[in-house]
Amino acid sequence: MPEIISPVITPFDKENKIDKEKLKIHAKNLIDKGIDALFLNGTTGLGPSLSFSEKLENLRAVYDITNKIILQVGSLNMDETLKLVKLSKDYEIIAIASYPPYYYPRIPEKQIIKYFKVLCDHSVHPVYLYNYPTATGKDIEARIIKNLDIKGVKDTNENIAHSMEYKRVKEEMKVYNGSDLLVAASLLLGLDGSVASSTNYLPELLVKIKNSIIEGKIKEALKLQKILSEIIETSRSFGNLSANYVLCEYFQGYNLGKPRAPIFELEDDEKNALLNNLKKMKEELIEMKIMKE
Ligand code: FW2
Repeated sequence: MPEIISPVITPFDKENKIDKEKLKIHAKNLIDKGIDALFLNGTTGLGPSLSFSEKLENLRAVYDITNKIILQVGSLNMDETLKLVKLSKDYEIIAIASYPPYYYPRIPEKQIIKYFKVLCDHSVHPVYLYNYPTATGKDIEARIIKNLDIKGVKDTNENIAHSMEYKRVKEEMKVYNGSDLLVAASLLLGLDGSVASSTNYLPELLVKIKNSIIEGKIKEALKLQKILSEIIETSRSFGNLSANYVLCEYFQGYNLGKPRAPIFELEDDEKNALLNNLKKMKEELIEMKIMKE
């Protein structure tokens, strides 16, 4: 069965601390609405901006709600990454995941392989690769990880052939595409699922896309994908990492705090313009009974 995974937003309070109560309410809502697993400390969760203890805090808070967790542990501080891997032993979660060491240019491929080998050697959980070349500057292609004990990959890539290549090279590996624009396509092409930031504010829509495909209602799935893609394009024009927080309140009805700089909160006029641009799409979703008013 294909899965819809949510890269969970990290809510911050006025003091710029993680708001654990808001995070728990959010995690519960996502699971209750049929999301299959939660990806913590990802891009949408502002993972690269979180300290070691904040990444752990996210795990502890969400673990009170569910153990359907993939824990992103990557950072540029290897000691802290391995400390997190070690501590994750005490939690019965699905997997740990990591982006490759980023920022540093021209790291030889051999060292990237070494990085993931060290993670595999230290983890009691399956290890997943988080490949997001646009963000990290490194594309960890299928051939690079072929001989590693990597059990899954989240490929944030709008070239879906790139995601499919992992499946061709390593059939037993779980392969998820990470683009909100390719949710229906990923499932139709037989990938294991999708990790999409829009699950945070429209879980019912993404679960409906999945169910439509399972039931063979392809036209319906593509129609829903079109609405989702329009929402994503609109959100991107305001900076989707900031917009995610506003959209959660707009579509799900609860406040998720705010992002933390260097990802800034949208200003009031931006919020109003964003929501104004989305009005028609929300009405359409209500009319289609995907969501309530
Ligand atoms: C994450 C994701 C989703 C994304 C994508 C970025 O960790 O946030 O990569 O939504 O725009 O997997």
